Amino acid sequence: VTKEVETLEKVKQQAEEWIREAALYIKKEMKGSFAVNTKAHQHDLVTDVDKNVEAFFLEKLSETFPTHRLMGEEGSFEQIKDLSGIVWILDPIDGTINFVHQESNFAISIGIFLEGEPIIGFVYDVMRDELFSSFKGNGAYLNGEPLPKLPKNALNESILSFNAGWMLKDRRLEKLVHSSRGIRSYGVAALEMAYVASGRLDAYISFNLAPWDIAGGYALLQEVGGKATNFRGEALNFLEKDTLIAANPWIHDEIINTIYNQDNKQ
Ligand code: 2AM
Ligand code: CA
Ligand code: CA
Ligand code: CA
Repeated sequence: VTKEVETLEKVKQQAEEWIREAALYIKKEMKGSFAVNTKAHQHDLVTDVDKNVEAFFLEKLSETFPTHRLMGEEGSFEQIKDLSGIVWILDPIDGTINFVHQESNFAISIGIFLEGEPIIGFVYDVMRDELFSSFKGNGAYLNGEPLPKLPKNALNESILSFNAGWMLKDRRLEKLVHSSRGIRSYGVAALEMAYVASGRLDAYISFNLAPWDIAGGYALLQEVGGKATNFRGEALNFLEKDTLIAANPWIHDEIINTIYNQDNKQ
């Protein structure tokens, strides 16, 4: 086991190096012109940069850790039907709309899983140079500084994050607007989970996220005592899309009750 941990420490160092290399590439490409395409609908963008960053990780993994598998948003996920062994769950650019329109507020997200358990987490805010990282049992960090365990909190003193579109879809979210201190929306799931892990947000809520949106952030949250489940309060499975409530553990259940329990406080 000690040997395995040592090896995984090396995997973490290597992942960080590649993330920084990919970030330099992204920043360089951002200044030039790159192809932008829509995927399923106008809210869903992909660029050549997303695809090239995923190809970069695929190549690096096959050279350096040929037994590791990659589950990335831009195609490599199709090979992955289970989480046996070591699987890197990658979102090459999370927040592509922000990348294209704002040239900021996007992240590279990686969760490295061993036999289905998150061991290593990375969420890198490329433009702010903020690297959130974690190693199982060894805590979470922001640019090398340890992140404290999440403190006791109450919903009426909490800042929550979700997209406007979700409120149109389910007006029960309106209750959260009334019962919280404020609502924010960044459009970059991995970073919003990292913000929950670092206390900048108290909860992040979404109706439809894939494993690559949440794997890195989930690993971070585990290390600071955060709680992340689907809307039914069930564990996340990292093989399918699902709803998400990623929150300070003191308000997580209250959020579910506020949304779904009609008799609960209005
Ligand atoms: P993406 O930028 O990698 O696509 C936007 O609110 C957040 O939700 C982003 O993290 C975005 O990830 C994610 N997301 C997941 N599925 C999406 C979809 N079908 N369309 C737009 N954003 C999606
Ligand atoms: Ca996408
Ligand atoms: Ca994403
Ligand atoms: Ca993406």
